[in-house]
Amino acid sequence: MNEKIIALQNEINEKLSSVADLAELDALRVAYLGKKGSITALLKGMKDLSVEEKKTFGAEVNSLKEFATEKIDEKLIELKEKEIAAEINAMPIIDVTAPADTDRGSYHPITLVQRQCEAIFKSMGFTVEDYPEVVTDYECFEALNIPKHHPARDMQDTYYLSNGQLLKTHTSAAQNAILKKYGKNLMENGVPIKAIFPGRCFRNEATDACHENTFFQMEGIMVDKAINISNLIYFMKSMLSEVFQKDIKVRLRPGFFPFVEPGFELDISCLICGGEGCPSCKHSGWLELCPCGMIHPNVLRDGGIDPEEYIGFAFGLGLTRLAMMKYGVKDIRNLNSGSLKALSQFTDDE
Ligand code: FA5
Repeated sequence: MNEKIIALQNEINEKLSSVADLAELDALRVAYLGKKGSITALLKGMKDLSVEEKKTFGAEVNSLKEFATEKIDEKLIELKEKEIAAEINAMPIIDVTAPADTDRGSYHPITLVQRQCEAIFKSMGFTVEDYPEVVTDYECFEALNIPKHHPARDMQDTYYLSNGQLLKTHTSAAQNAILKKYGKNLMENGVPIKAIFPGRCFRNEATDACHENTFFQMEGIMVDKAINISNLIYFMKSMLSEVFQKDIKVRLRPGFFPFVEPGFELDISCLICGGEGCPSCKHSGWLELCPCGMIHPNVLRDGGIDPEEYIGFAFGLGLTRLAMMKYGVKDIRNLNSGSLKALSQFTDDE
């Protein structure tokens, strides 16, 4: 073999053994295989050789080129693996099996009170329904006896979406769908409709200690042949005494909602101030918690149910306010604060 080639091969071997990083390796590649590299120069110089010399020398230079390329590629893989290993070694060691030593999180007070209410109503034969947060104008208003331009729409400052849909302002938006879902079974088999449907509601409201722009309600309806207001009051009282585990002072006063007739406001005596008056109850001693009433015939009719034959009640429980009262949260905004520390103080032992 040509002496020059043997010398170059030894030189490459020697230099490769002392290459420490990718930058050095690249410099070495350029020095031998680059445009002006030593091996490239040998290849270029072949033009001055005889045909015979070209044959033998050419083959030797080409195998030197292959040798250099292969060795440099091997070194490249070795250096990259070293680099990755160094990165991994520099990472902090996390023992994923170790118990958490920071805040462990807890159920949100609203989740807890919602689950409790669901369990209570399930035990009384109600089904629990889920419903979307984005609904149509028909579901939220028209099917509830609130036609377009009806002044009752002003009671709920609504977030409209560009596609004409809206963020539901109240869980009553699901009433029509639930009546349609279970109406057939009621009329054909006499099975009463008993359903609750908790959900998040949105209103463009100024916030204060008892108002949020995003809050939870839990709607309930019951439809059968002989339902009356006493049934409604019975279910409300049973639910409240279960949730609070004591007798709660409530008051019922007339309330206007186009989808019930008659309609009521069910207030509870404020548990934050014991009825004395505080910011949480707007200094009245009472908290509006659960408007309710007998379902309006137009709503039953829109839901495919004959109001001449069937009658029902509906209520719209303020779940967020119920959580405030149960856990003694003075300001409703704390419930949306996202602060684990603030929230866990109410629910640590649950
Ligand atoms: C309604 O939303 C009716 N859909 C309730 C209803 C259902 C009436 C079925 C009759 C029959 P209202 O806007 O009053 O009504 O809200 C009901 C409850 O949700 C209130 O009593 C209150 O507890 C809660 N709520 C309403 N607005 C807010 C708010 N901005 N922040 C927190 N809770 C609220």
